Amino acid sequence: MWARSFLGIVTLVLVVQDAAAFKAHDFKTCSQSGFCRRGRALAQRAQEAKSSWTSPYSIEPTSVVLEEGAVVKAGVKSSLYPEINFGLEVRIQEDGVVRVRMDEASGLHKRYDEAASWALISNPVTSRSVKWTVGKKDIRAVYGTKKDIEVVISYQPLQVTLYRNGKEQVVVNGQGLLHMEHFRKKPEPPAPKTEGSEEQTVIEPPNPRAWFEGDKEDDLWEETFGTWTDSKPKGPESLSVDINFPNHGFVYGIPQHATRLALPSTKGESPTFTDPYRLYNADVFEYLASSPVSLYGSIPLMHAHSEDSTVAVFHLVGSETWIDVSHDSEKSTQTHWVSESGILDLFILPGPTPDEVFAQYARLTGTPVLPAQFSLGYHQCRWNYVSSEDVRTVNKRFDEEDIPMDVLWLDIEYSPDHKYFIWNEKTFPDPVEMINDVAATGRKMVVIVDPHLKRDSSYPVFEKAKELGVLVKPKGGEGEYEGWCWPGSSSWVDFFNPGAWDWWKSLFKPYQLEGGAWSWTQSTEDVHIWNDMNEPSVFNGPEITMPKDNVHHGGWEHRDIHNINGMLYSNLTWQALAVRSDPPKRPFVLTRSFFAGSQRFGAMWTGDNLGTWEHMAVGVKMVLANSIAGLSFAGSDVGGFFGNPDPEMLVRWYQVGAFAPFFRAHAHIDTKRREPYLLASPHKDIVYSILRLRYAMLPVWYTAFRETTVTGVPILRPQYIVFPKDKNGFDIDDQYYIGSSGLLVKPVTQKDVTETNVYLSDDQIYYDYFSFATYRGTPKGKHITVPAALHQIPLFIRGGSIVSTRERPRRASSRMAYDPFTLRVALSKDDTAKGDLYLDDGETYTHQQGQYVWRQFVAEKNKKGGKGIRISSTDLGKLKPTEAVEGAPGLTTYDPKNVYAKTLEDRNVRVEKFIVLGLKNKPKSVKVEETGEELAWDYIPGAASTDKKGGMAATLIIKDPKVKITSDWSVLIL
Ligand code: NBV
Repeated sequence: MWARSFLGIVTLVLVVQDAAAFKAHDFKTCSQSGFCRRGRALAQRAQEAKSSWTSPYSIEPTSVVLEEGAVVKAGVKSSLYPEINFGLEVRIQEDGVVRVRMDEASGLHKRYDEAASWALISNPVTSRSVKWTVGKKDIRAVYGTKKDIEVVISYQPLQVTLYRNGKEQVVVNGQGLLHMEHFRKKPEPPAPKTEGSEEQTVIEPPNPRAWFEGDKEDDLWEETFGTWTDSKPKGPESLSVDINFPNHGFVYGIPQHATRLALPSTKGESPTFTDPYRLYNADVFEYLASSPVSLYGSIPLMHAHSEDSTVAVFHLVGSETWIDVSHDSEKSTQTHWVSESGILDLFILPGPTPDEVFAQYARLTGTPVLPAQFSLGYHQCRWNYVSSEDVRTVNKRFDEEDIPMDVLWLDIEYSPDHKYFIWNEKTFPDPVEMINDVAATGRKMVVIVDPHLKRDSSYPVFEKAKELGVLVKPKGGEGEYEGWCWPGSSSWVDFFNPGAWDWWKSLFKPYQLEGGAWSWTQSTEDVHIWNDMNEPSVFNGPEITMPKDNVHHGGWEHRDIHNINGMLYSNLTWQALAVRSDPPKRPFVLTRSFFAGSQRFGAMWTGDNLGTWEHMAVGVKMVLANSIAGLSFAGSDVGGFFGNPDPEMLVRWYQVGAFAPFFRAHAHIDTKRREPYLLASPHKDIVYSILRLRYAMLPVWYTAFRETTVTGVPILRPQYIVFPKDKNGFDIDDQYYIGSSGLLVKPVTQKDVTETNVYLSDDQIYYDYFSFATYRGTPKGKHITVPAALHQIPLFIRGGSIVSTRERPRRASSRMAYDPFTLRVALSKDDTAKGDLYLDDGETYTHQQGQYVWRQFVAEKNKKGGKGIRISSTDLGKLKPTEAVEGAPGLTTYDPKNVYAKTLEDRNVRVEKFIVLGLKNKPKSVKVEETGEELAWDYIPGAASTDKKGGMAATLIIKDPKVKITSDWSVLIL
């Protein structure tokens, strides 16, 4: 019945939905986009001219001023248009990041310069200690603790270069492709031919020196794609810039694309892709598993990496952008960025390690938010659970089968005619009771709220938005833009308009507002929100989105802010949930569209993937790419959104999902139901054990999240982040480490696999998490073959790590708050190990006032008695959290007597088991040092020594040591 009523909605929707595959003709290629074509033509011209090509842009030496001794300001001219003036501004921030800004001075119009106000957490502080030296040909500054960094701004041609130890790291305009199309007057149309008049006047020919800007064919003043014409009221204003990394052979980032983590080339000799990577948030139906096509969200951040250093560039522009990547040798990378509008606002992040790049980026755009504990559990979703009874049944089935789950989701069919916030009275007659029933089992619900508002006078949300005048306007700026989406004729709230903010926040209050204003009273604080379709997706719009000449607050065109739009929606939804409860609780918001800074507003997922092995595999790479661009809280639809995965594929997909920060199963409305309890054995049992494993590992995930909220270092860490000097790992993107836990996982994403290959970078022991088999890396790295049958997940603990888990099966994470811990102590080759564990109430913000428990566990040779191993627990909260980047929320204060810690102590939350791996000898006794109490233990000798060949680790299991998680203690293995 649901499928049928859905099918009846609109024919147009069917047109969008019924295709069997990616519809290439819905989306532009570079050659179909005027400014991209012009940008590439410029690059082509430079390439053909080879060494005779120089950039037409130069600094006028007499114009250079040093404002307050810190900000370089200079006038820039282009020989193509000598009458046009540009202004350049370069500053070095306190952490060494270089910011380069360029704008047209007193142009005919203003260029959009507000991207920074949405993406950055604050205005970065300019360093006052860096000294600039103004010369005749350039201006330069040397800085850094070792004075190893130098920035040189050359005048003719204009070029900005960052050096470290005399080696070029980042070169801006080294290829001379900088070009800012200035605003110009639209040529008058030829006078109509009157009888007897001479031949009509010809439109001014294009500037021959700037032929690549094109003539009228090149879409300067109007651009047609399919049946849509973009009126381009301000004409051309694109921005091209090349950024070279002469000493870095690998580049990563600029999500979101379905491709490898190390970005394949798009130009040069036999490029992998022939189109540039595009950043233009788009709802791409059945996207390809390998393509530079832009998907859903955009983050213009690129890492460049070599054995020597990691650097990054963050090109802060919110308009459509295309990026070419090429390599003129294995060791260098050239990139060319072409954006449709906006100023040049470029940040050069000097690194030189991946961790420093992450901190530098986090200081700009913020760190990921510490999520509510429940959101790290398993999420059960589908389009759609069709009634409150359906919801109750699914919830019950999980309990009957004794499998954990934290969140049940509702997709768009809960609302009549897709009027979000309103419940379909027939199918969801008792929403609050339903939510409370789910909450009674310790679980939450997530409900979708899409950004399109049905244009219906009986829909209070639309009516109020209209009355407030906060809807996006059509070209010309009058009235309301009307487009087509799920509800039929729709309009969109303009979240760039501050007038919309308080009203939007009020909508989510689950109680009647004073003055009778409408709010979602049919909801509770146990409901969290899913923001979909926020690219925005518009079924009858160009490239399934809004026309670029639509008008937003401040008169800006949609083209200027398109890529930022989705972030603003989840930002406001996040704020709405944050203010709905007192004392405040941490919201959960899932977004499909995103921009730089979206990490501050919750989780993202990779959109509508297909139930294929290729999509499963590329999903892992996409999550890694999103993670390095700040969005750690990421995952892909488990099972694949489209299609019906067979049981083998579903099992593998659960393995992938359980090792992603965001773990949600989801499915299209046309697919067969595939909740885990519908599987038959053995697949069902395997999936159950995966779910339980995820729950056992929640302390690992939560601790990893805490770390990223203060450091910005992502949760999922590919090889180049953990071993930045090991070049053999730079191209590996199918295995990764989880936070600082020492866990290394390689999810299997292929059919019929019984074993797989894992790369170990270092000369260390790696323990199979399940069997305790050992493998040994070498200083030069080593590929090992490991068992990977369907029930096996290649998961390893790196020697030197202590991993905390909670192994009592529970129905939801909320039921684990006082459960005891198991500590896996994986000894390094030198008999040491270390690990930390972070806990708080998982719900409120009291951790920001010091209400948390943060322990460090250390295993080392027993110094005191000379013999044996000593495992100890100390309070990390007492230490100053020096690792935190400024502006990071969280651990600024610590209260050692905090109420949270006291509760855990009173409830005797303890370690119930130690599993010590890799002991060299059988112990004689095991005791608690402080009390002298002897502990019970079992010892299974290793099957072979943990030598170069590996073998089976000696395993010591210490039973019920009765040490509290909140106390300092030491356990001696003698
Ligand atoms: O709301 C329906 C779906 C949703 O299930 C999916 O996760 C989103 O990515 N939504 C897209 C709209 C249309 C999908 C064809």
